[in-house]
Amino acid sequence: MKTTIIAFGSNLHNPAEQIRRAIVAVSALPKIGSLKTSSLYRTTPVGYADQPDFINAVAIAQTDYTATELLTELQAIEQQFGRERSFRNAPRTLDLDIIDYNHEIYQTDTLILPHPRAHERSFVMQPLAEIAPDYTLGKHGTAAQIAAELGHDGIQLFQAASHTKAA
Ligand code: PH2
Ligand code: MG
Ligand code: MG
Repeated sequence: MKTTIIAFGSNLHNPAEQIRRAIVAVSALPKIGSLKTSSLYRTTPVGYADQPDFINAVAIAQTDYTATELLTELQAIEQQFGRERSFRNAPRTLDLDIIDYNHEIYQTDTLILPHPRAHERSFVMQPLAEIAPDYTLGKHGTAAQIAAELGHDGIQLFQAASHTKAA
């Protein structure tokens, strides 16, 4: 089994409910073993600002999928949740991003690992620091270090963690 970090985001159609349902859908995937999720956070939009606040969360999971297989599975779940791809950083019912896959460095047209912008985003790093503070992200240090540097601006606790899938 490999260890992977998955980020969840939504800012349309009851985002908190989308994220709760998405966590259930990801943990139900046949080749996802144990999975632990962070609390849900309410976050101000980064990038394209003129859109609703997001709900974000992060999970750490064990998996027998390869990184590309996992991406395919996550994109299928995004589709099930009615994701439309209109423009970059547009509002979305569900965004599932692979942040890291077993500390591997990987680059194709469709997937770059670790995620090239995750270390700049407190909406990824604060939830990750909550569940895996010692997890290192590429050359950027541990989740706890990166999160401490980024700070808590634009991110507030929305609902405390509750979901864990046992091995
Ligand atoms: N996702 C983006 C762009 N901006 N901002 C917040 N707060 N949360 C997100 O998940 C998010 C974003 C692109 O995927
Ligand atoms: Mg994203
Ligand atoms: Mg995405």
